[in-house]
Amino acid sequence: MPVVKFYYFPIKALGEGPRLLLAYGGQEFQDIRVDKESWPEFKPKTKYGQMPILEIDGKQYAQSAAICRYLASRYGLAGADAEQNFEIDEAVDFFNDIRAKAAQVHYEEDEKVKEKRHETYSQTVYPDLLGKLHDIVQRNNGHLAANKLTWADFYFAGVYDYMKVMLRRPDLDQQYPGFAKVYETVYSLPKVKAFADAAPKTDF
Ligand SMILES: N[C@@H](CCC(=O)N[C@@H](CS)C(=O)NCC(=O)O)C(=O)O
Repeated sequence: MPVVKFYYFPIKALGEGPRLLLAYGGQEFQDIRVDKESWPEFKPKTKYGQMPILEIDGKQYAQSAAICRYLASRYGLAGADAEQNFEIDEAVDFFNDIRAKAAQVHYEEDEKVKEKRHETYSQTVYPDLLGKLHDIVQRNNGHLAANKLTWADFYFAGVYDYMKVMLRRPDLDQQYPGFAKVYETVYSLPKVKAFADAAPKTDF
């Protein structure tokens, strides 16, 4: 039996998709939640100075999307062909574009710039991008791609709560019910639910 360890901060965000995929695959793993105090010591030992990190028998796998893609190929959650795999990658990349925009606001240190940017993006950037992403979900019957459950849904579900915080939109589900559907679909899968029920509770 391989020894599988997964390292991330004690939040969902970029670490949750891989955790949920490991749970879905029935893979036993050590869910190591590295706190802020321990991170400086661990950081230089990671491949790129960042988490998440998946470690299998001592080999490190980095980059959240690449980890999800890798696990999906093991657990039957990749696309059926090159077209579907492209669709999955495209949707995840687009979702990450939205995440990057929201991060430009959330991590801005100058308060004045931050508030102005939030206002501007809320009026001119987010509605268009979120609307396009929601259309994708509607077209794919409640999934991010390929009209079926894929790792893109896990990636999205894992980051969704953090996205709401960065967008300052706790009400996102009401305006975009398709997003809530993706989230619920993933978290209702029996093995995922069992994992999430037992996992430490975090807001995002
Ligand atoms: N492209 C990377 C980004 C990873 C990333 O930004 N990790 C952040 C946490 S979400 C991190 O490790 N921050 C701590 C640091 O850079 O020291 C991925 O998708 O895994």
